Amino acid sequence: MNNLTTQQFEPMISADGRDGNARKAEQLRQQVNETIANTPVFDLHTHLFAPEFGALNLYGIDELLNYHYLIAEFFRYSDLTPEDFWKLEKTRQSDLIWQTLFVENTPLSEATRGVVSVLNSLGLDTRAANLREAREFFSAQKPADYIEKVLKMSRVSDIVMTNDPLDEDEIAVWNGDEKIDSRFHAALRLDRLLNGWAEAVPLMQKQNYRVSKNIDAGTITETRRFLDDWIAKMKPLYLGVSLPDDFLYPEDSGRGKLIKEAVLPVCREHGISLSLMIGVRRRINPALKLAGDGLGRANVSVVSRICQENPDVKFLVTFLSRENQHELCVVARKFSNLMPFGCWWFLNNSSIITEITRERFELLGTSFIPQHSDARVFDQLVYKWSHSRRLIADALFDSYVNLLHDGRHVTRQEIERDAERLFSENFRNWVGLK
Ligand code: HDL
Ligand code: ZN
Repeated sequence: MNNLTTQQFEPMISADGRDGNARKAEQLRQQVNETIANTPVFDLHTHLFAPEFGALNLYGIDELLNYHYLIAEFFRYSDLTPEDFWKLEKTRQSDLIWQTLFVENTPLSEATRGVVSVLNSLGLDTRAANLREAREFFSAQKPADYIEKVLKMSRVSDIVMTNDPLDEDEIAVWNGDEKIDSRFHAALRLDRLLNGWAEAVPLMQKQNYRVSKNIDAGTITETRRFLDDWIAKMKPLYLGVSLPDDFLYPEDSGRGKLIKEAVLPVCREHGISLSLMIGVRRRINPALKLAGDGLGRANVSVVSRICQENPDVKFLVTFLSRENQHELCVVARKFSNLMPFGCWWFLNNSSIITEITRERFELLGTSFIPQHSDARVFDQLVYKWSHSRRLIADALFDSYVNLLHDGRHVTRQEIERDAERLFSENFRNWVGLK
């Protein structure tokens, strides 16, 4: 017999025929459910906007149904061509999506169940034959009050936006004098700079930055000035970029030069984190527009190299391929300037969130950020967080039960501490927020 004590192998059944730990486990399950359900979340990556951004702020049934996830799913059932679909009014599009995905077919996907979950949470008919009732409900909502209602229902305390310094509508708000609601934080998004330099140059020149398509020393200097100025204006919690599955670091490309000579030095100087979202294959079906993106398995060693070469820069990293997740956990064990986060986009499904969260607990303890919503429509916060909270609670509970069987229970205070870390403190500490 090896040196494990027999106690660890004793059948866990006590005199009253019930597992002594079973009673503890029942109490534990209730404590975990309550704590996870009630812990406020700092949503570190969304496409939502503060109320001051006006029309950029989306909510309501027609926006919910026109979510690009649902548009992609709609075309799997409909023989309408994308070209004809795009010609329709938004309300006609949502009527068709509702009829096809929710009436003629059973809403089993994460994105369709999400709409069902929102309607149910708002007391609306989830089996409605049409959108009349829902439209009446949403048109009766006062935007400011509705935002408060959704934030309360979803227990979201803070939202990080995705802010594009080259977008005309956004620039107008940032240059205006309206104070942005302090619960909404900026993230300076670099996709158009790093993944579309030729198109970005004239837009930066329009803002009086003397950059050229040829990325020479002068252009690097001006790009750093551009980033400095936008950091001063937006006060972003991090700089972010999504990158294709074939992204390399170092990379002999314009993007590689800009990252190495402009972005990383700016992160270092400002002590600001860089968020890398790796694995997206943009427009694999351009006809679907925003719904036409796909994914590819990336090379996780790029993250090892960028973390190793820049120990004084902090990286928030997520990958889009399920196959990259375990490697990301292992690399995170090697570099304390790497914070894995979220179950991004095509990974934001029950089966995959379950797998990723459990392997993160096993390899990283509570030193990771389990989820972000990626919400584009305000009401999505209700379902994206209720779905993820349930799954994170299951994974955390099972981790605690394993610990119990190994001989250590957890207190309610420890459960609350762990939940606080996972849902907000790990991120706040990472970006230097108190
Ligand atoms: O690049 C990103 O931030 C992605 O999240 C895309 O915006 C994507 O379209 C999306 O909304 N995923 O959830
Ligand atoms: Zn996103």
